[in-house]
Amino acid sequence: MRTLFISDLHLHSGRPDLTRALLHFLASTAQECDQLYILGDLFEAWIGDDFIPEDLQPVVDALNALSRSGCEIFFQHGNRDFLVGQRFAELTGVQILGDSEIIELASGPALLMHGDQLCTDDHAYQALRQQLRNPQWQQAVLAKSVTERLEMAKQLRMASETQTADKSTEIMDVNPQAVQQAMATANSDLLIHGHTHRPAVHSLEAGKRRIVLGDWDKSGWYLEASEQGEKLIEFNLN
Ligand code: LP5
Repeated sequence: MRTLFISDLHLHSGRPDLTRALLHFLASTAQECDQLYILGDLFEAWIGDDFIPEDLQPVVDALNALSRSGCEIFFQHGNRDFLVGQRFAELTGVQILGDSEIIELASGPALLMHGDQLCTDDHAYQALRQQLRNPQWQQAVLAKSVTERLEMAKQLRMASETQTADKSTEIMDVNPQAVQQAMATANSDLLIHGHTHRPAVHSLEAGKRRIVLGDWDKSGWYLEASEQGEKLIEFNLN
């Protein structure tokens, strides 16, 4: 069994190289895998399944082709693409997961999260998250026009960029108690997440591990899990 994990690609029209890199990844590395997990922020900003930018259509098609070829694809929402919905799932063949999922790997159970919910010291973000994840708010937003939603996304990104510039790196990292609690609740010795853009394999107490996926920017990252264990791999985007 070969399982791959990716997150934080932040695909958008300003970085066609990232889209090309993903298409290559799906047509090469991912071809021999049984399962592919996308742990959030596949897209820079997703404003609803009724607006698929033209340059991202090949991604939808490639995910569809991969899932049809027999690789199961799972998608977890990130803080940029929490509006990915059922229509996207139907178009791509991906299965949408909850925000906190436990899966079975050869090495034992693994807890999967995007990771933003573990940044509990970032109170301003957690307050924003509560609003953005509210189903009534989402319904009201999805009823707005594409133009209005694009403008909202732009405003949100601008506010976020201004505020993150003033936040300490510690505040924007996961909180150790939140990690401990999430792993204890899941009864899992392995946590895999993205969001923080700080790829690493952290050894925790009592042989537990926290694997942080890397964002795709200067290079690409994926985690491979098999009978041989878990390997975090960095690769050249070109
Ligand atoms: O994204 P990143 O990594 O830069 O920063 C995150 C947190 N920021 C966010 C906000 C997203 O970047 C916005 C994404 C918009 C795309 C989706 C839009 C679809 C819905 C809208 C339209 C249909 O997640 C950032 C964290 C950081 O990670 C580290 O964890 O700190 O959090 C913030 O910066 C939040 C601010 O502190 C609080 C922002 C208050 C915003 C006020 C609203 C202004 C305009 C509202 C218009 C709707």
